[in-house]
Amino acid sequence: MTNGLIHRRDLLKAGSIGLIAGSATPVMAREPWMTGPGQPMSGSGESSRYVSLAREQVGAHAFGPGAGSSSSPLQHLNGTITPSRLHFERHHSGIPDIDPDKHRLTVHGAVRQPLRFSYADLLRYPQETHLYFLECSGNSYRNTLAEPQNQTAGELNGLVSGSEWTGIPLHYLLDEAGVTADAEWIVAEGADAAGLTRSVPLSRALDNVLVALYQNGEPLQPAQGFPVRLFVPGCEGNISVKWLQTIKVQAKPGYTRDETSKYTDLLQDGQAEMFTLQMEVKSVITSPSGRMRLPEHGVYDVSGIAWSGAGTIAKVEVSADGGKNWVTAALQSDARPLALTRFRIPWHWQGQSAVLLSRAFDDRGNIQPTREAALARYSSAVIYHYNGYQSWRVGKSGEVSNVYV
Ligand SMILES: Nc1nc2c(c(=O)[nH]1)N[C@H]1C(S)=C(S)[C@@H](COP(=O)(O)O)O[C@H]1N2
Ligand SMILES: [Mo]
Repeated sequence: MTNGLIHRRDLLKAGSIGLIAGSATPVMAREPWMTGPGQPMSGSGESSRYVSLAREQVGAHAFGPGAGSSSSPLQHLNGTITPSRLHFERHHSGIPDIDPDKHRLTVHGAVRQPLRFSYADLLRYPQETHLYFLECSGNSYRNTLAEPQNQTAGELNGLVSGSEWTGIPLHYLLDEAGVTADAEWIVAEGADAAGLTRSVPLSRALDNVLVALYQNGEPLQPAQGFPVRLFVPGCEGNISVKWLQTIKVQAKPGYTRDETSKYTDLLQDGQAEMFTLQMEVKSVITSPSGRMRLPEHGVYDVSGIAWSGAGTIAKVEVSADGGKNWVTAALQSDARPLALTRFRIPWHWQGQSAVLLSRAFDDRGNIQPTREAALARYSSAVIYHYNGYQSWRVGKSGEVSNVYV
């Protein structure tokens, strides 16, 4: 019925996990690394030389120098935190080399007193720490194309990453500046050559938005906005303005180039949605992944990530038969609001052909749609906000490839 997916109760009965390990021989070989001291301490750590991890799809866009993106290698990662050096990147005009001593953040517009902060000033403010996902609205756009691209989980869906973000709640700075009664929006501008500028409704800006200074415990990396970025949890990545230099408070949105020429989504019926900031409920199986080959028959832990810009992941279901039958996966990590959640489910592969896919449910009643339903919302010209299924076909010889169901 489940094409090999193992319900938790059956797993306990069968002790199936034991199918994976080889049998142990009583005498351990004395390997070279056991015969003398290893390397000394070092100033900064790096991965084992046997582990190779790198961002994928690292390439400039046709639009111009410095414009482009790179994605997290999702199929090589586990847990819910993306190492900072593997966080996806999306730059409209490259990474500026900002001297934090010269950088300023200005808050002005509809405020009682305009304020200017140096980096040192910002570091003295009280900060908060939260786990959040960040997703580019262009993530998974390749699955909107007519033909399925034969690519990895990271190449297809890796414009999403999870981090522990630390920063100043924006409302501290806005309270200090004193927003006036007519204020409804903030307009945030970056200090890169693109001068990326986006509008955020004041209600959201006063809620959980951070002026982020640290990522995964260390100062932001240049690619992620050093020295300071806006971080708008649960929303399309574009609104989390990096290299943040001004926040202007005003009665109306900015209707800036970045939110009119792009990041406005044309619907099927000809209407266009603006300021659709929130990212939808979504999940992706990251292992197995496209371009992988299952080496032998046996039990595999099917594993992936789920997230929702509306709230907390409540449930993830996995199918091994293209979506005919579904089994509830275990949540491997604590499900937290607006953060990546890791799910897993054991699957017994005995050479049968299969199509593996997942669908996520959040605590607000949102359910990840089929590819068809996800595409039906928007005009065919729109590649943003795709949250339909990611399906992987497993062939007879174990090869895994992207497929549409
Ligand atoms: N100033 C500035 N902010 C920016 C961008 C940019 O090019 N310039 N790119 C945006 C886009 S489209 C996304 S998806 C996120 C990517 O953040 P990351 O590179 O830290 O992953 O930053 C956003 N903020
Ligand atoms: Mo983006």
